[in-house]
Amino acid sequence: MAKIVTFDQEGAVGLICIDNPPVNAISHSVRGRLVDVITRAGKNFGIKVLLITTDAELFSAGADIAEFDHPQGEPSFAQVQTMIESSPIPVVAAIRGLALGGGLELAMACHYRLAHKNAKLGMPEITLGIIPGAGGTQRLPRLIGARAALNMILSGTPISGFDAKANGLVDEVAEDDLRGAALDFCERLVREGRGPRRTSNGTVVDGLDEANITSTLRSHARALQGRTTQHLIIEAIQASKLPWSQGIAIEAGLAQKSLASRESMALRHLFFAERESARLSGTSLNAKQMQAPRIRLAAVIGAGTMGCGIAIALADAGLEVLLNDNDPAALIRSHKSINLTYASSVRRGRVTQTVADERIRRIRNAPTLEELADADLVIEAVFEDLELKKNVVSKLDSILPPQRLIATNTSTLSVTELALATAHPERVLGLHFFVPANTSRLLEIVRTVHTSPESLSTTFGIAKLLRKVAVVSGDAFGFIGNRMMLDGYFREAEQLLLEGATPTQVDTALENFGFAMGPQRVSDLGGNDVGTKARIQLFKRDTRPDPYFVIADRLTEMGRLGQKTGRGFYRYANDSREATQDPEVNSIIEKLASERGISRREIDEQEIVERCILSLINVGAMVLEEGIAARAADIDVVWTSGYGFPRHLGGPMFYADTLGLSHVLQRIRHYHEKLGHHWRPAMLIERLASASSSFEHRDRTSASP
Ligand code: 3H9
Repeated sequence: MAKIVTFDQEGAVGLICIDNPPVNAISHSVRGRLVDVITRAGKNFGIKVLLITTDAELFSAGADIAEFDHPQGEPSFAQVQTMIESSPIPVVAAIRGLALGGGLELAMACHYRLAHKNAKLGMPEITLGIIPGAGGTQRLPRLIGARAALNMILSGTPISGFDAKANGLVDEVAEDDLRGAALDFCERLVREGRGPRRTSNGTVVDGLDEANITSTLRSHARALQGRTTQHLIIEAIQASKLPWSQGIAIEAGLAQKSLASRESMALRHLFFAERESARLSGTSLNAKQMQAPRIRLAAVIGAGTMGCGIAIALADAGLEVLLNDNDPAALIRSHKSINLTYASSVRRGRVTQTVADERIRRIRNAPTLEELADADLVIEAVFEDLELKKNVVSKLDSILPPQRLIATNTSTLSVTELALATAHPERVLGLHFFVPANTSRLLEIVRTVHTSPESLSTTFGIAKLLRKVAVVSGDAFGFIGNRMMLDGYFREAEQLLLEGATPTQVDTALENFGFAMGPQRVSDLGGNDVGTKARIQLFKRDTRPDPYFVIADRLTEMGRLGQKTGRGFYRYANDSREATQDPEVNSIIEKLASERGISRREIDEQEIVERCILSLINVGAMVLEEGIAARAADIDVVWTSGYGFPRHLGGPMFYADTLGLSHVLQRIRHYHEKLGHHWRPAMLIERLASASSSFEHRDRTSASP
């Protein structure tokens, strides 16, 4: 049982260790204990200096985010910091691992700071839609300058111990033994008679003007699209020029404002949703508590684009990888493409050449399936053909010992049918990677009724190893993400085109809503033929009434496959990615509409957004009521991490809650009356709306399926 904060004396040094697993969050109880031990140390005249550190892997991940919905309670963060800063004897922070947000703010309230060379110091509050409200916007500019502080806070990315030393955030860097170096440092302070050095007494050496605000905002524009927190951060940092008491008061007001914003609620919802999705509903197992799987050797079957991407993802996670394909030419091509991917990572500074070479070496060819017998996990990524895949998994089943995992990367076929082609269906599941498999965040884990909890649990461990956000989906048409995309969002976008909107209008409307790319641009990028082929496979599971992607399918028939052929929903000049409108496409759409007796009209942006988003929400509710997704929050994770739904709106189901489900239902009924069957309201929405409830409440109160 952790003691939260411990106290020891080493000579003249009072040693305060934070010990609040799993991440040393500065919770209410930690703050209380800090006040206790600092008070006690103050009464011990043998103690000449205080050292705040930890024996854990990380100094602190910041304030306890789970406490943000309640009043802070005493002692507040500010009270603890004031106590530290006004201490008559010097207080030193020694940082190992991470010092994030409130963790770094605590360290900045100390008089001196040391960091291990591998430590990471950062202000990730912006990713939660809040400002660093425990003095961060006031102390950081005093230590490193207002411009550097703005950049560090807007980026949310931590800096290394060395960089922190270079910019003045820490006083010393420890090469290896942090505690030893920190004790030496403390003794030196005492010997040299150096007393407290209060950051709040310092001044900010530079200032923010319009030009550097604009250029810093521009350099983070992509991450900040549609966001508002940055403006509060700028206002707070500008206040750091004022006397301390005024600046800190302004910060406190802005911090409250940010905490109460919808943006912050949405981002905090996603923070917990992404972690919660890794809990195994319906089993007694909790993936986080399971041992990391002992996986050393993984294998991928199928050396196409997806297979190569998965092989790279596995190699990046430190595994040995065997790549199999029955076509020797495909294996040769695959290594060229793997080399190219790593060359680009080196060019972009993501990895060094040495690391890239080492990872490339770890991906080895295995021309026959028998050579995969030692693999701990095999992922098949062969062509989307049921018989071919059945054949592959059943062969694998006879080659691999029974406890080894067999995963299929299918996005369209029945994982259950594949599992039943083996004698051990409990070890078969779907791993639905997204393109590009090595960098995309999302991984849908498709469980069947036969999948064992142990297989699921191991798979979560693998997802963590791959640094992917994993969500469990039931085995059904399109799983969670594609079902909602096809039956909801994209389908409605096509319907709007048939009714008179242009591709540019639809895309622009949804980009203004916050998607990085509108649906037609996405189709052109991925290839219209890819969607057509996927729907042909999916229709073998279940069909859909016309009109259902009639435009995309017609474009495919005409060879208008998208960017790769220079024509799709748009035209693209030689090798350019820039989409220009194409009058020919309008004629194609008009013809398809008239064949179906659909009359065309002007459609405004508000209707485009409302219909696309409400249809997404409606199908999401069906996915929930059918048990394909366990929680609304899982759907939010899928859509924000895999399909570009704006994170600051929290995902489609959270967004529905913020609109109010009665309103959502009323608008869905309106479109149902006007547009017919595909707008049938989900029963779950009817039920929740009539009980004045929400998806969030359902998640909190319903038993796991
Ligand atoms: C802040 O400091 C505000 C101040 O400026 C102002 C205050 C007045 N609090 O991610 P993991 C939990 S805002 C509470 O799976 P990893 C997490 O939920 C904060 N809980 O592990 C999970 O619980 P469970 C600024 C937290 O190794 C468990 O710890 N700081 C917190 O992949 C393990 O987490 C941040 O934004 C927290 N602060 O990654 C940092 N952090 O097992 C947020 C984590 O029950 N945290 N938990 O699901 C992170 O980025 C990652 O958790 C970290 C570890 C990199 C630390």
